[in-house]
Amino acid sequence: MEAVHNRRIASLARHLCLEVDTGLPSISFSPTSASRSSFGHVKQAPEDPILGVTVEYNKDPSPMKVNLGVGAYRTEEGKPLVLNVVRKAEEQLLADRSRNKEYLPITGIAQFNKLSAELILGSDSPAIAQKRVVTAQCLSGTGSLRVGGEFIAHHYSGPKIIYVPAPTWGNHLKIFPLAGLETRTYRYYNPKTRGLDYQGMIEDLRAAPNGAVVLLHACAHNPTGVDPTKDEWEGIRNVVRNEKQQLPFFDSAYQGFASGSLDTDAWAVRRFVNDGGETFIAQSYAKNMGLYGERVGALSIVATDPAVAARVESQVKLVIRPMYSNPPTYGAAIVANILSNRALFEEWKVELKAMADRIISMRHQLFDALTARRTPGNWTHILNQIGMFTFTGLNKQQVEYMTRDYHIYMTLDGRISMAGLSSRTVPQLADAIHSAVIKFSN
Ligand code: PLA
Repeated sequence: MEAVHNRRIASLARHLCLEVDTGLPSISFSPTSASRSSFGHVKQAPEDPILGVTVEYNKDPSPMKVNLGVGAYRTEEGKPLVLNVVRKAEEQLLADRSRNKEYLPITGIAQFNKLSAELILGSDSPAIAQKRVVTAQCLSGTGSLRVGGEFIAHHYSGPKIIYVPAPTWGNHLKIFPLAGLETRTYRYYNPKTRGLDYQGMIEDLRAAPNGAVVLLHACAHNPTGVDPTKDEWEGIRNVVRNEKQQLPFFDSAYQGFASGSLDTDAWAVRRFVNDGGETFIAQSYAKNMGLYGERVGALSIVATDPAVAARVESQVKLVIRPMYSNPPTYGAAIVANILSNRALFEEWKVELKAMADRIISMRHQLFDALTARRTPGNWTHILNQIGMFTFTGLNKQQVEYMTRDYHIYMTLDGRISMAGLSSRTVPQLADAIHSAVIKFSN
């Protein structure tokens, strides 16, 4: 009896990797036992270049540390922000005892989908009126891109190649190959002018195959903060639509964050959709509603006619069902609540504008602080770039130095999240940049 008991404890201890003296012969877990594992060959993967910055930041005990890595909005006090309007929507949801926890349909909350399509395309969008738009609630921007990518990989009659800007949000380069699309880049950013390489972009799109898929950042390009002008957008549209019959896939992760206006930031998407052509759009509510961890987003596919749209929707469901079955309810219910209630919608716009304005004010404060320090170099791009990020032009060595000596955490490509800065931390960042630029000239 006791022997059985001891054997059980020994087995449990082995399971938990504990050392317990049970009087039974012990089994040691020397490193050689790892080689017997079917996964012993698995290599340690590097941390994600963006989310890994937060991992490093969390390990730093310094009270002066500042996280300017991931694009997450912070208040002047450096705290994450839950919008008031989100709190109100949550209170309404909580008070509604008729709500339950049933599964959603595969494509999510119908009202959320309708309102999301209207938000990005405009409530007067002809494509919506003509029932040519299919929208599926997905897991934030990332999930929408992935579902859209897989749908294209399965069903697109054109080349299964997607062109993304160089540089782009790093995850694009991982999402699309896994979705089954060959992923290539087009020129986008010119480090010399710190602006758009418009000629290079047009040349590369022209040289790309007819019908290729083209990923475009709807606004507030990440990481560069450089957007095409309206004229440049028209030039791009002309190549994509008229010259090359390519398929535009918009990534809209920052609607309202760039200019403070939802409509202004949707301008390029609407130009492309209103010309009647097919368009894919991935929307995220992570930043503009501060719903990062709720994972709320939508994939909209604009087809050329309602019959195609209906069949497309049926196949989108077949992409989603084996992937995660159906999306979570809570975040999308918050969004639907805000978008469907006039008062809440107006309140959201005010709060969104306040976030965008605070980011813009950080640009001015940082620029002024560098000017006051007479930091070598031209820093006007801090003022000119758009959205959450400044692509500083600082190199890896300079970034590593700033992290080591000033506890400033940012991605190694020199991108800083302006939304993570505050009036309190601007001087620290300016000192760090000043010192880094003098110590390690580019
Ligand atoms: N598309 C772009 C262009 C993004 O910048 C991000 C987020 C997403 C999609 C996806 O966001 P979501 O899935 O959370 O909706 N980029 C962040 C975070 C803010 C990240 O890397 O995940 C960034 O720091 O670049």
